[in-house]
Amino acid sequence: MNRLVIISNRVSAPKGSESGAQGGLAVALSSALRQYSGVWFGWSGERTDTFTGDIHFQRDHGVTTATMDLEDQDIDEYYNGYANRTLWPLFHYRVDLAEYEREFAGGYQRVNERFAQTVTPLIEPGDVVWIQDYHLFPLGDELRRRGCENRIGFFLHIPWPPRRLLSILPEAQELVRRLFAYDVIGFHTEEWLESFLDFVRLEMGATITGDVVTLGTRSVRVLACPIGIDTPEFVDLARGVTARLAYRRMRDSADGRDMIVGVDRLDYSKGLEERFLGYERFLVEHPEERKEVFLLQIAPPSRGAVGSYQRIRNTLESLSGRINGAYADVDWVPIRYVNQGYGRDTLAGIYRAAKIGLVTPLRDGMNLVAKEYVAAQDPEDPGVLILSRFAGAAAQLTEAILVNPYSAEEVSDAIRMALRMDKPERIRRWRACMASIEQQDINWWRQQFLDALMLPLSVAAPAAD
Ligand code: ADQ
Repeated sequence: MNRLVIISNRVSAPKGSESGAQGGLAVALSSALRQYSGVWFGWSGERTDTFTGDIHFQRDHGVTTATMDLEDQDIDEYYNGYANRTLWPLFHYRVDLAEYEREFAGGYQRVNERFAQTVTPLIEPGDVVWIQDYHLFPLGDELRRRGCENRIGFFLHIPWPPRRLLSILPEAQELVRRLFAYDVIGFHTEEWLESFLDFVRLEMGATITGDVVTLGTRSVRVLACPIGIDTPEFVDLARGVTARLAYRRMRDSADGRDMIVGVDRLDYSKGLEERFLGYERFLVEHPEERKEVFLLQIAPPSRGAVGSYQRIRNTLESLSGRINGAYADVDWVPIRYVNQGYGRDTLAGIYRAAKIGLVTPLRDGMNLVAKEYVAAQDPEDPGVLILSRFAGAAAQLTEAILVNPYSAEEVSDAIRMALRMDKPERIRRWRACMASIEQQDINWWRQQFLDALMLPLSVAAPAAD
C-alpha cells in the first residue's frame, strides 16, 4: 500500500492524549490513519499575525501530523464564514440560516490555496491523497494546478443537499465543477449520492456511466460508503473500568428511574430543540410516567463564534429551564442538561446505563453517536435506539425505532414504545443494529474508499438499471 496523506480542516490529537470532545470525523480518522505510514495535514487551530506557511510536525501514537497556523481574517472568512455560515447550514437544508458574502467565498478560496501551497512539498510521488469534508472542496483542483498527479480522493461527511437547494449558492456550479479534479468522491449514503448526481446531470449536463461521472474532459468515480465506528474497540471500552464507574455513577443517581440519553455537539442540525419538545410532549401525554424517567442531554458547545450557534445555545438554555420549571418536583428533574464533553470511555458507560438512546437530528450526514450507543449496550439487556429518519445512519440501523424528529407526537410515541418494549424485542432489534455496525465498521469504510481510489478509472462498474 502506498503512503497515505490525509488532509482535513483540523487535525485531531491522536487517541491516547487528552482531547475532550472530538468530532466524529476526528475520531474516525485517527483510527484509520494509524494503520498506514504517511501524514495528516491541516490547520493547527492557532492564529498567526502573518501567514508564513510554516509547518509544525508532531509524532504521537504512531501518527505523524503536520499543521499550519492561519490569520484571523482566514479564520473569520473561511472557517467561521464560508464553511460554517454558508456551506454547513445550506448542506443541512437550513436555507434560512445560510449567509452569502463575497468575502466569505474569497477567504475560502484563499485558504484552500494556502492549504495547497503548504502541503504540496509533503506529497511524494505514489502517495495517495485523501481530502476530507466541506471545508476543502476546491483543494484537489488547487493541488492539480500545482502539478500534483497523485490519486486524490474526497469524502464528504455531511449531506449533499437536493439540487434546488444547492442552486441557491451563488458559486454552486463553479464549486461543483472543481470537484472533477478528484479521482473519487465518497458520500455516506445513496441519498446524498443521488442528490449529487441530480445536480451534475440536470444543472451541469454531466453524463453518468455506472459509477463514473464525466463533465467535459474530466471523469470522477463516485460511491456511497457509510462511515462506521471502531466497533470492537467501543465494545471493549464499554466493558472497561472507566465505563463501569460511569455506569455505576449513572445508575446510582438514576435511583431506579429509566434514563434517556442524548449526546451531540451543540448544533442546530442535531434537532435538540425538537427533541426537548418531543420529550415534553411525552411528559404531558403520560403524566403517570413522569417520575419514572429523566432525559440526560450532553451537548458541548461548538462554533461559538457563529451567531446561529449562540442563538441555539440560548434557546436550549431557556427551553430546558422552562420544562424543568414546569414539571420538576422536589425529588425529580425531567432534564439534566450538561454542556461539557466527556472521554469516550465515560460516554460508553453512560450509553450503557441508558434505557433509551435518543438521536434525533433534523439532518445528519451519518451520526456516529447512534452507532456508539448500540455498541455500548449489554447484549443480555440492551437499551432501545430511537433514531431520526433524516440521519444517514437510518439507512443502516433500520431496526431502531425510526422517527420524524419534527413531529413531537412521533418522538413522544417512540419514547413510550421504547419504555414498554419487552426484552426479547429489544434483543432482536439490538442484534440487527449490531450486525450492521460490526460488518460496516471504520476499517470497512476506509478500505471501501481506498479500494475505489486505487481502481483505474476505466474499470467502471456495470450501469445501474
Ligand atoms: P458530527 O456532527 O460531529 O460529525 P457525529 O457523527 O455524531 O457528529 O459524531 C460526534 C462524535 O463526537 C461522536 O464520536 C461522539 O461520541 C463525540 N461526542 C459528541 N458529544 C460528545 C461529548 N459531550 N463528549 C465527548 N464526545 C462527544 C460529522 C457529521 C456526521 C458524521 C461524522 C463522521 O456531521 O454526520 O457522522 O462527521 O463522518
